[in-house]
Amino acid sequence: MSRPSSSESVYDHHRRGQWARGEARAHGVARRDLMKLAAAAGTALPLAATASPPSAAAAAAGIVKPLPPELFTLRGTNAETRFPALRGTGHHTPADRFFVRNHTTTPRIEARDWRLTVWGGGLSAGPLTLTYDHLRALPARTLTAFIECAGNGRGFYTTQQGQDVSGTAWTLGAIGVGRWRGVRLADVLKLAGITRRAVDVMPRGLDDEVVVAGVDLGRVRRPLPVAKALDDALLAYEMNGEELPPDHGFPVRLVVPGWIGVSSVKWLGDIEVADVPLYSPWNTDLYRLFGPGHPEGGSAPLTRQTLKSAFELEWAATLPARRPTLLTGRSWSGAAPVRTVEVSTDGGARWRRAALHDSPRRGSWVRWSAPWIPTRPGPAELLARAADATGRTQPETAAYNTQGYLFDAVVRHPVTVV
Ligand SMILES: Nc1nc2c(c(=O)[nH]1)N[C@H]1C(S)=C(S)[C@@H](COP(=O)(O)O)O[C@H]1N2
Ligand SMILES: [Mo]
Repeated sequence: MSRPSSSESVYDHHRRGQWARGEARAHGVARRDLMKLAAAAGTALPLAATASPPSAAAAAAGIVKPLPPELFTLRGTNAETRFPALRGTGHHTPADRFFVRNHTTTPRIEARDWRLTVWGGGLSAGPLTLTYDHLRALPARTLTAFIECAGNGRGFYTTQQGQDVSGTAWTLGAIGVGRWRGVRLADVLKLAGITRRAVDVMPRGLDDEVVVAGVDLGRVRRPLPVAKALDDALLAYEMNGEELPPDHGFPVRLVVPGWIGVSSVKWLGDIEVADVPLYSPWNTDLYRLFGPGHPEGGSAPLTRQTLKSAFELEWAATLPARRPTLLTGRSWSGAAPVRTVEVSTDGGARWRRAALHDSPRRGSWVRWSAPWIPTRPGPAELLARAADATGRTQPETAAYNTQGYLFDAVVRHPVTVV
């Protein structure tokens, strides 16, 4: 089959042109409404709530699983994994501590009532409807991949770089690595009769419509270029060997390895396969880079995740002087396997290699450790920085954008030695 382009940048450039010429459909929301909305909000839609006050810490609205404070920090409708809670856990994030990012609330869906409809002008025939049993009867694949919010680390634009950004002020815990089992999206698209005219597929969730500033944006949905859809995207019905938990998309979610979390649509209900480029608020006003240094209408829609590192250590932890401490953490990149991780215990003056405890692979993280015997009592700053196999490293400062996406700078983690 010939594909529009396997190169994302060429593809996005082409699609931006069509968007600008008004050839694309904004899918449910009139483009002028989106533009008005963006203007009213200064292109920074207040889509995400900020952290809940401590008094509201009992439950995040709309999440089903328990959210004990030692495992999660609650942020509005979302729950952030606390990195110290990953220490001693394996490569995969246990379901009880996997972060949750909900635009609204977790819907309760029965597998026996669930249907997936694949439809649109990019198919050779009418819609294909699959039941849960149909899907489970198709050949299964298993893969390990992280789901990471595009806004992971956003809080550091403000706390470390002194910049104002809109959106949930995550620290580094809006990521989890799952072992996903399901059916290749490519197999289902072929079953549905995808043709060479197909350009974009648009998976859509069954959770409630998202209303921002009085405008109904419709259900969560984000176009995925056909090239990626046919490459490694998975329709997952299991996470870590169990059926998907309700908060993570039961009965079926999409997993798009290496790409920003919003691509991995949960509670999947239908997939449009279109022969024209598709748009939704999630690839026009949201999930692009806006601000100085970026094009007027924003960058191309965001795809791959950046490079990050985190210590599995309390923020502002207290560590004993002259006693061996084992510093542990994780590093990950959306582009390529992590190659090296370096740690500094003196605010960035000297660096040494951390030992890696996973064989690095694309789309996942590596666990690492570095022994340290703090000598001088007082405050210190711990830093960890990774390099991936493309040669990419973590900068000192992340490039500003109004919505605080794709933070990749080295985080300065404060501790006190006593
Ligand atoms: N249907 C639906 N899919 C969704 C979302 C949502 O709110 N609704 N949130 C997206 C975002 S922004 C992220 S980061 C990931 C989070 O996945 P998780 O909650 O399983 O960690 O799901 C994505 N898929
Ligand atoms: Mo996200």
